[in-house]
Formats: sequence, C-alpha cells, structure tokens
Amino acid sequence: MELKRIYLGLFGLLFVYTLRAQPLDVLNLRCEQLENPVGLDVVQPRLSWQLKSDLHHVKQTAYRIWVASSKALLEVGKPDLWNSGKVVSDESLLIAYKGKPLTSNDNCYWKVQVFSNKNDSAWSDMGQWSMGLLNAGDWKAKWIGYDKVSPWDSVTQWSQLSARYFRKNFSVQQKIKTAMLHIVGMGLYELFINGRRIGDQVLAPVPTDYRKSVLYNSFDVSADLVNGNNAIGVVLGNGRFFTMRQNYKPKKINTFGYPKLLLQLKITYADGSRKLIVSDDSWKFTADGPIRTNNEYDGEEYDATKEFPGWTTASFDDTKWQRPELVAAPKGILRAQLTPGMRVMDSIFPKKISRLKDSVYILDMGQNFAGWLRMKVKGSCGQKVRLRFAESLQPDGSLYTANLRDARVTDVYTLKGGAEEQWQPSFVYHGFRYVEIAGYPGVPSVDDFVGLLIYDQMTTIGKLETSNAMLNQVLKNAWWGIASNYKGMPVDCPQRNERQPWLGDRTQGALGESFLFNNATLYVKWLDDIRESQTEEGAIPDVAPAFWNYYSDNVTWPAAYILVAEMLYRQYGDRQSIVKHYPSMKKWMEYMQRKYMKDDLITKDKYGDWCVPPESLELIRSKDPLRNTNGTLMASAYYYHLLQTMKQFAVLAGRPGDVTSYDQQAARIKTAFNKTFLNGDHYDNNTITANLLPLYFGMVPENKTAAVKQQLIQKLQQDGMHISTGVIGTQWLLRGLTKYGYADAAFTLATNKTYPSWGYMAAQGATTIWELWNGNTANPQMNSQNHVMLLGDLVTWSFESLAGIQTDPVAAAFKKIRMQPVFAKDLDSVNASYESPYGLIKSSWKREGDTVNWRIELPANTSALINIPSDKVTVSGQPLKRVTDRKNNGTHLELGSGRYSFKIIVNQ
Ligand code: RAM
Repeated sequence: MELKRIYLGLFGLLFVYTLRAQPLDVLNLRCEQLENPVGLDVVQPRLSWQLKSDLHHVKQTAYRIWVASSKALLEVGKPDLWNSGKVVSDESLLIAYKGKPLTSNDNCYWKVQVFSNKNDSAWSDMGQWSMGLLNAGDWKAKWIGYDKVSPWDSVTQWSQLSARYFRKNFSVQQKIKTAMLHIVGMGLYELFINGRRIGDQVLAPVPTDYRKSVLYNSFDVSADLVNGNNAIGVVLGNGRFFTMRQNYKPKKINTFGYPKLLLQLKITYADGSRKLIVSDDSWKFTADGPIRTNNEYDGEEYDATKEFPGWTTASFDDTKWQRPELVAAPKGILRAQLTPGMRVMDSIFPKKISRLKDSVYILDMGQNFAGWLRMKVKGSCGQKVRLRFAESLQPDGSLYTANLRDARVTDVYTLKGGAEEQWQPSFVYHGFRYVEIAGYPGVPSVDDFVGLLIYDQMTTIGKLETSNAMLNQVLKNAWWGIASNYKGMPVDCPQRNERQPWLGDRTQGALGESFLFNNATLYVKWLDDIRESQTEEGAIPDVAPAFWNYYSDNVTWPAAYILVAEMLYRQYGDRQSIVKHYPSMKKWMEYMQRKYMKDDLITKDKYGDWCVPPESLELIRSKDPLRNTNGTLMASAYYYHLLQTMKQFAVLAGRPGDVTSYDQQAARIKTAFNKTFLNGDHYDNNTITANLLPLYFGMVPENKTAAVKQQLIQKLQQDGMHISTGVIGTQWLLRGLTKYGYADAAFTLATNKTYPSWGYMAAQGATTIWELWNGNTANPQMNSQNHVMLLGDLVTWSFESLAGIQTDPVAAAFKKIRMQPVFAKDLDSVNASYESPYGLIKSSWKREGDTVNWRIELPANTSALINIPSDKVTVSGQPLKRVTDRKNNGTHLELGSGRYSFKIIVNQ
C-alpha cells in the first residue's frame, strides 16, 4: 500500500518533470506566408514559424533550419539543400532561404529547431514546398484554343460564349515518383484527371492584367494517376480574359482574346526516367458542351442534356471532338500564382422561400454575400429552371434589380430528366441575398438550395465582441462585406456590372481587413497588379488590374499603392514588398509632382471626399460646398503623408539617401498648405476632413493644434454627433478622434443607429455595408448594398482602440505589441482575439462599477508595451513591479509573453 503510494508519487513527479521539460513548441510553418505551397517561382522562398509556450517572457534566442530534397533525407538528419547552422537571432518570420540554388519542380522538405531564453529547444514537424517552372524555356507546352465564336455564340453587349472543353489521353507505364502539373487556363479553368476534379480552387487563376502577367497554378498529381491509361480534361470559362462587355464600351473596358490553355505535366518515374505531357494540337476539343454561356456579370447557362458523361476518363470516345488550334500566347509573362485564390469558403442555408406568382418563387438566404447557389431538382428532360439574383426586394416582394445596372445575373439550368439532379455554376459569381426561381418543376423548398460563399482562401484571424449589440452587428456586416469583395483582388462590389478593383476603397480599408482576415498574400499580389498598371511615364490608375482604363492622375486613390505596402510591413513584417515596389512608388510620386505640383500644392483631385452624406436623401453626391472638402487640400495633405511614408520606406529599402529630398518637399508643402488653407483656427471650409487630415498627418502648426482639434468635436456636435465624412475623411476619423481625446465621440459614431451611420444601415436590415450612407433612398444608379469603402478606419479602431491590440510600427508584425485599450464610457466589455504572425493575442476587459478587469495573452517571442489610463492597477493579483513610468495618470509597463490579468480602478 505504502509502496504503491510512493510509486504513484514518483510517477507524478516524473510526469510533472516531463511536462516542465518540454514547454516549448514550434508550429504553423509557412513558406512565402503559405502552408506547404506548390509551384513557387521565388528562388529564395521565405520561411516563418511560431513558438508556443505556456511560460512567461519566452523569447527565441536562436534557430536552425534544415531543408532537404526528400522526406527521407530530412528524417535521417541530412539536409542536403540547406543547413542554416545555429543562427543566433530572435527572428522567426520571413527568413530567406539561403541554401543550394533551387531549380524547376524541386521538392523541398524543411523543419526548424528553435532555442529559447528558458534554456530550452524544440524541433518543428515537417513543412514542405515545391518549385514551379523558373525559366520560360522550361515550358514545353503549346497554347491551344479556338480563336473564334461558335455558331450558337453571340457577341454583343451581353455576350454569350460557351465554355470550351479540352481532353487528352496518355499512358503511365511504371511506378511514379512524382507528377507535377502546371496549368494556365485563360480566363478560368476547371481541371480533371481520371474523372476527378483536381484541387478545390474555384474561379482560378486569380485575375491579372493579361497583357502583363499570366498566372499558372501547380498541382502535385502523383496520387491521381494510375498505371495504364489516364485522361486529363480541362474546361475553360471566359472570366476577365474574354471580357463579355468589350462590345459595350471598348475604350473603357479591356479585353484579351479567346479562352486558351497551356498545360504541362511532368512525370518522374521511380527509376528516374521522365515523361512530359503537354498541351498541343494532339489534344481534343469541343465548345458544344453543357455550359452554353458563362459571363461573370450576366450568369451561366447550363444544359444538362449536352453533358458527355465520362469525358475526363480514359475510356471516353472523343472521335467526334475536333483538334484545337495552336494559338498565340497572351502577351503577359508567365508567373506562379502565389496567393491561394478563391474557394467555396462556407455554406449558407436559406431562411425562407415564398411564392411570388404562378410558378415564380423568392428564396431568402438571410444574408447578402457573394458566391453562387447549388440546387437540387427533379423533373423531365428539357425543363428549364431560371435563377435571378438580387440584394433586396421591392415592396411587392419581387426582386429589386435597379441597382445592378445592366448586369443580367441570371443562371439557367436545363434538366436532363429522370433522377434527381444537382447543379451549381462554374464560371460566375453573384452578389445576392434573394433569388427568384422560375420554372422549377414542382414546389421548391429551402432544402433544395444551398448558398456557397466564395472568396479568397484565407483564415479569419480576428474576433471582437463587445457589450454593444449594434457594434457587434456592424462588425459582422463588415466581415461579410469584406469576404464578399475578395475576388483574387479586392473589388468594390460583387453584384452590378462593375466589380472593379478600385484602389481608393482599400487605402486604409486593407489595414482594417487585416484585423479580420489573413489577407497578406492577396495584397502582396495586388501590389504587383498595381505596379503592372503603371504607365511608362509613371501614372497609376484608380483601378488595377486595369480592366477599366481609369488613369485620372488622382492622388487619394493611387495612394493605396504605398499605404497597402505599409500595411503589409506593419501587420505582417513584409519588408520585401517595400523593397520591390519602392522604385515604382517613387516614380509615381515624381510623376505627380512633375505634372500637378503648383506653388507646392498638388492641384489634381478626381473624386473629392467621395460619398459624404448628401443634403438630400435621393442624391448620390452632395453638391453643397459646405459638405465637400477642397480637392487640392485633400490631394496635398495625402501627398504630404505619402512623403512621410516614403521617407520610412527609403530606410527600409536601403535608400537612405532619398530621405532628405522627401523631407524638403514635405516642408515646402506644409508651408504652402498652411498658408493657403489655415484660416485662423480651422482649415478651409471647416469640414471634419479638412481639419482631420492636416492634424492626423502632422501638418498643423503647434500653436494651432488645440484649436483645430476643438473644431472636430464642435462640428460633430453641430451634426448631432453624426458622421459627415466620405471615403477620405472616414479613413482616419475614429483613430483621429480617439488620438485627440474624443474616444467617447468615436464610440458614439461607431454605435449610432440613426442616419447617417453604419448602424443606420444595419437598422434598415443591411447584412453588409452600403456604398452610400443613404443607400436605401438614393438613386439606384450607384447604390451597391455590398461595398466596403465607407468602413474607413472602423475595424482598425475597434481592434486597436477598443481591444487595444496594435503593433509597434517599427518592431512590426506584433513583435512588439502596443496594448492601449480605450475603456469607452458607454461600453461595458470587449472580448477580442487576434492571430498575429507570432501567434494568438488576446485582450478582454469587463467593467464592474469603477473597476475594469482586463485579461491579456501575449504569444511567445513577442513583448508588449502596456498603457493603462489609470494609475491604480494590480497585475495578476500583485501590485505592479515592472512599471516603467506613471506619467499622465497612466500606467506604462513592458511585459513578455504569457497571460496576465489586471484590475484597474477607473473613474477616480
Ligand atoms: C464607384 C465605386 C468605387 C469607387 C469609385 C470612385 O464606381 O463606388 O467603389 O472607388 O466609384
């Protein structure tokens, strides 16, 4: 009995010891910010990992990276490609590969050992990546297609072009070691091998300006091939390549040609011998298949009676199919797609179906979103079901389509008949909450339909709940709006005949979005799009990729080029984007200065403070000069701010010599700006935007700062504490108010329920964010109900100020976290978490009487500067030990990783 107890005791000790001995873990391995990517064309991929530990103040002290050309070599400790050796460093993000030069189709397996300041070390599990085709000469495939319309196609304003189907049989004779497939399917493709769909990407590849870049996707298909006969099948949709509207406004809308395919499959057999399968004129082709027409804006028509069962298997008889043509390559350079692209990210189950008239029904999804509808149906051969999509309903219950302009957004499915059929489109997406269903055999029920939400694959990394239900609803609406508008690029809206990647909508929006979504690779890709859109002279358009030609030489929209790069550095630690784009950014700055700088002010502005709340509810744009902010003021203030940003970039990009010239220009602009616009104690016509921009950008003379700040609150009071800014002012509004001591006013704006406010939209039943503050009453020509540009800095402010989770701008990517929550007067609690590149950050506070209890969690290998607006604070039950200073009635301290809880006496 005694002995048993001793044994148990010993066992317990051992158990505790084992637990203690391994507190460190390494996880979430990433290569180029992706998990196990396939087909990279980056010769020095960058590797990242996270440390996890339950101890306090854990820092990485060193790391060792091993990269091997096979799993087996890595497992036996033979990293034949790279052994970094033990590197003394606390860096764990975006470490560039420095091993043996990598070549096309190489497979790389890696792991990392980390050492911590707790005398501890740990190895990660294995990560993996593979290389794409690094040289143009590696492509042996030929472009195939059919550069004409088929007899049933029509090319009009609403063009109809059927999908194109390609197939190829081939044989595999030996045991396969690897099989890597690279595909460019222009505009969009679906790929099949031996009857199976390859990959779960949809609407791939992500769109680019095909005159500049054409992106390929890569797949490891080793497990999809069989010994003996195999078949590849590819369907091509039109996408943005064959733009359906080129006959509509040819000067405005760019188009690139007929759909075309480039495909290359390299099989390496176990004995080392190789076989290459490439697209060429030995393939088979038809355009006479089930997808009769497909068009992003107008919909997809699918005739199931035209299906050819088994066409992607080797036994299919393709004698009736023709040979494809060898066609010219698109002008753009072939590059690997380094962002995952779109997927079906969620299913949405309809809430209600009701009969409108005869056999016409209205389906309510309960949520506005972008994607498509999957349908189950049973009927007889040739019956047609027509689905039409809209964001809202008219008073009589029918679809409201006036705000879609001339987009037809209609899918038609023709039944083959007999057993139950299931269908969803391939090459369209719709922005909708409601669907009109016509011609459905029998009585449709909600169970016959599922909505599929489509956006770029990325994780939701931020969550924030407060005690204010309206703010929670608005943040939820923001999430849906942002998700809906990620389409391989950030677009303005997903429903009408536009869907364009407008730069101005994301200038600060991208930062707010980064608190909700891990949007790093999407925006890295978008910076490339923007660079590609730059003219020889240096101009940057308002829309990039330039599917629309909008070169207006504006400042406030192209500013996104620089400010999105800043976001990528700040939130993700991506310095490379700054280095890469610095020359083009500088070129644009110089171009604008050369063409539009007069008397040290930038005189060109195109959109004003776009979409301020107008004087009458039917108006889209205000004509009232007191509501609108001077264009030269906004352009010059932005240009000034961009110079300050470029100054930091110059240092980060290794061009410190440029700093002086940015400084000099900025000083000149500041003088001219104040001379021209400072009017006693306010700027120009005293709008919020006119005062806020110079304040936020640091242009106001010191002796005027207090007075100008005062104007902000006075104007808000005049407007009954309501918003009066448009896209430009709102980008800095809540952060600005908070910075200048008006956090409670910021909170009021964020939670208002009456017009104009985000809450007003929600109170009218909006489940996303509108294009206009008065989106329910304005002219339908411009009132998308799913637009994110008016979000301004709402999401950023919610995370940075309400939750107090912000990165230090220099020790970026949350390496050093600045935690400074604002305990807004009317708010009782906040519960937030954010998956930063270093790991999970948590911040939750709850008010109880005059005490606020605040709990935080900081990931390993980070530290935080904590600022608490009170000097009566205890931490984890103990009076504070590490207080660095107690100025301004506040408590300021620095903490390492771990969990802490604070008791804070407020309202003293
Ligand atoms: C409209 C869209 C877009 C905006 C431009 C200026 O077409 O609303 O979001 O950026 O105008």
